[in-house]
Amino acid sequence: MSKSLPYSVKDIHYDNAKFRHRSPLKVLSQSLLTLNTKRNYASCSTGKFLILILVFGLVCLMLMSKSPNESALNEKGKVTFVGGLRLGRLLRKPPRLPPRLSPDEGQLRGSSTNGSTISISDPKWAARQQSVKDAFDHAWSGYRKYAMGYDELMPISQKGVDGLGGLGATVVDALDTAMIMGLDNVVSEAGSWVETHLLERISQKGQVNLFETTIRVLGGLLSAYHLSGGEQGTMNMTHNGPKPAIYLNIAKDLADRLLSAFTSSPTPVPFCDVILHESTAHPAPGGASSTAEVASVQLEFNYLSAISGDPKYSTEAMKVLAHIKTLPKTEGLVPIYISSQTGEFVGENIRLGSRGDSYYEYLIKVWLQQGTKVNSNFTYLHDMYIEAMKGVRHLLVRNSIPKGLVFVGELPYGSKGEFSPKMDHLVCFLPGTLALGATKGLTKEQALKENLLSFEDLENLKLAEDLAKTCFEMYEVTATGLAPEIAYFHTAEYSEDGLEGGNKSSVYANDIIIKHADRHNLLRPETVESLFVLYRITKDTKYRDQGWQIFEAFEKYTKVKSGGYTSLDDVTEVPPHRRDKMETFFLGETLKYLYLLFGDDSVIPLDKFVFNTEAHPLPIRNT
Ligand code: DMJ
Repeated sequence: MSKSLPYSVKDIHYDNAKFRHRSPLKVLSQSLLTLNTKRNYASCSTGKFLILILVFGLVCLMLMSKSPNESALNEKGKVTFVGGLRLGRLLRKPPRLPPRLSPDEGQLRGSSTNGSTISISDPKWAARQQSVKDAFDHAWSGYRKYAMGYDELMPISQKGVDGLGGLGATVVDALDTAMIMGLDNVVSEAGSWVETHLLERISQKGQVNLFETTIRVLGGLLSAYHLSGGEQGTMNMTHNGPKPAIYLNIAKDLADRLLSAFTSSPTPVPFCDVILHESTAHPAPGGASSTAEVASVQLEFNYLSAISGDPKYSTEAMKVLAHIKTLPKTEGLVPIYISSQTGEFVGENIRLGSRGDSYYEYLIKVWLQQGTKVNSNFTYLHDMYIEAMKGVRHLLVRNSIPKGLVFVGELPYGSKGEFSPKMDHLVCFLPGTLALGATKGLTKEQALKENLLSFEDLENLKLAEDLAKTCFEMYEVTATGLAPEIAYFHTAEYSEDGLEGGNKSSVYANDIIIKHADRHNLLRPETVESLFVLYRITKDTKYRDQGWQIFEAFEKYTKVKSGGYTSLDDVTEVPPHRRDKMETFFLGETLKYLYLLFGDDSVIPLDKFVFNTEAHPLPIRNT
């Protein structure tokens, strides 16, 4: 094995010249160029530029002559008349949000307002969506038979296990998926378990992790609140189960206890563990929290403040992001540990995989969550996101050899240390987040038509599509058709023989290296999550086809006859050795994203909802 070399500019196949500061004229010419989806930046010769100036003049004349009756949001979120001001809009820098309707308006009209027409379900995809629903039913039936009320099912031993503090995490994680799928019997069972047992559990249980409990349990309750008709029926997906107020009351009780993680800490960085029955909190042994963990609770706490009318949840949670804004970073990238004692980052390890991932996801999603309320108080999140994604493209993105897969590696010793061509499956959330951040939930076609995409957005969208391909190939390269937990990529500086995925017919068999310790699969959602978002945004049916292929592999190798699905030990051999665990996110995320991928765009439209990092949809504010 040859050792990897320190980062070298030559290795970056992304053109760094594109990231330099642009003059206003360049901004203008690029804005106009985006009208053509098949742009070629390199071909912007002087002649073409003059033609562009001419075209621009004509466009201005046309725009000025339009009636000033339309309104639009300016940068500060105020409504201004457009028409004569459209010139300003063309020159304006991001962030720009498309006008939004409330979630129910989109539903009532029966079509998505994201620019695409409803994809009238064709029978093939309707049947495939039904297969996902059946899979969810099978997963739930195993859980309810052998593990009802436990956090997770061990499907082979046919028993339950409490790996997340004992709040019945699978019940709450699965609940909104059942609502979206219209599985009324599951909504009833899960809902009545929540109503009968959860409050008591919360008041009696001991240590839980702030992040895991927030994203799975609090997030699940909040989404159930909304989908069951909370907020006066903005969306009522079910008549089964408890009334929305029940979910809200339990969510408040839980969040009041979790708040101790923020209020006990000497800095704005919360402690990572909470003792529920005492409402006390303490730091992790060693004092460092994961950056992703402390920066991925804000969607949930913000929404709770909005619906409860009590600002305290949002105030505490947002202090973390406001504080991180002030800390030194490496081109927007942050170390994966942060100390609640000092408020500073710990170490230099930079990655978008475990402990780093959802920090980047929440920067853009918390900004999007504000909807038409977006104002200068939150613009900093968008700026941090854009800077971080530039940093990703500059410092972390490389191409594998021999076939040139685009991947996101790691900097375990910071930007001055060696680059590692290691990519966790967890990084596969990134294509979806990049695409969402670029179009803000609109289709690519619509965003281009309305000239809403900045240069950064276009770069991010391109990277999203390239990375989604790599994530899919991480499945395709193995004997089972399921991805390993971690992959390494063959580069000029790094190679290792004899560690292929087991599918000799894969074009990328020599690009992807899978080490023995990384060959397991935990039924994770990130790739299908990105396929879902990219399908909604690009409308390219290849993403559906890929999702179906992955679903079939889950069916073939992870389904347990007596009920439930199981994690695997080794995806590179057939038949794979099975682990004995069904993670809660298989019901909360993986099957939900697959179901939505094969279904109608108007269900949970991306310009009206943000999914928390556990796939619980929360509405974007519109007032
Ligand atoms: C989920 O709990 C969340 O998506 C989290 O952000 C990362 N890991 C798991 C799923 O893989």
